[in-house]
Amino acid sequence: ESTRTRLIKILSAERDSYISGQALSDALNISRNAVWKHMKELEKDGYEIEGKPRKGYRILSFPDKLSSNTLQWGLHTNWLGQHTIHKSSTPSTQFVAHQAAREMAAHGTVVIADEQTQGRGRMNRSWYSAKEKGVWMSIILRPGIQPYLAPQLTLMSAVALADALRRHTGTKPLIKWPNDILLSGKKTAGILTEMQAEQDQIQYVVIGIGLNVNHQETDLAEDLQGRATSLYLETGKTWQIKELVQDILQSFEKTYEQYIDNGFPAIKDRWEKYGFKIGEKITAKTLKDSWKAKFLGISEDGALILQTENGETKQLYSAEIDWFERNGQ
Ligand code: BTX
Repeated sequence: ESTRTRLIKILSAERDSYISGQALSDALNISRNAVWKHMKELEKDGYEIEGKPRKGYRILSFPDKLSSNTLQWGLHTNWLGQHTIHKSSTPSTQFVAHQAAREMAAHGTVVIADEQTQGRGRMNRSWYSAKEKGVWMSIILRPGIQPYLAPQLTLMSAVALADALRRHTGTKPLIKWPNDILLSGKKTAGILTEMQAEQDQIQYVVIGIGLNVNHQETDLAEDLQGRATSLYLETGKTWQIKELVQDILQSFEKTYEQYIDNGFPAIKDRWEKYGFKIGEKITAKTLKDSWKAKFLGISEDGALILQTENGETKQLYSAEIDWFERNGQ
């Protein structure tokens, strides 16, 4: 750890009291003059620091900018995000996370970037990740569940994200099966779950979350305009990325623990409360087939339950759904 990181940690641990220059100089094993120079550097980076003669130093506020340090300040989790990897620009946080996971990164490690140049969606689609406009992050998990249950983690993540958005922004998110978050019927966030597993054991899972936050209409790629939205476009407010990330991580940790402790049923009920088009007619497409059907809900293990036009019930584990107005039918 760098001296600077240690300095920020010490100051963050004592937010309400002052720490003397001498105490810092002892703890960090540097001169008092070097302590003072570090404080000036922190101020340049947007930290607000109060220095009082005879009392010492105290952090008043952290910069808005994302960094491993600023993310820790005010993060109330036990394990999720306690270790973070921050990149200002990267092709995809998924790549970085896979690599870190192969190198044994801990359960709960979070990779986050200000910008992705090759952000990925499902099935090789791309995910636009404009600089400093949204949350682009990947969470490394090492769950002790069977690999075939991994799709439930996607549904669980969508519930955790929807909960965090509802509470943090007062918006009314809906989840389009399995995991798109919609506001006013437009895509605001997507989730991508990737897994490394053997027959009966998961080595690790990487859950990618992309959330459009402060995009104005012109910040959205042209082919997305009208189909996608951002928190700013929905609420007319700009949101602090760091605070959103912290709330999402807190919500995620809680929901994940509930899932691991109690299984999928509790998640299923919460998912259905957010479920988009439940009780309505949709089209569901798989690689081979396409059905027009009524969307009844999801099953105890996370499958899509449909009632086809001849009254039959059908369960699908992977499909794309669409709805009629959008198809122009
Ligand atoms: P998806 O396959 O459901 O969605 C991808 C589709 O969504 C694209 O084909 C496009 O039509 C549309 N789209 C692309 N970018 C956006 C956007 N910014 N807002 C709304 N719609 C968009 C969803 O895949 C999963 C996305 C996960 C993204 C995260 S970001 C952090 C992590 N790193 C990474 O490369 N991917 C994940």
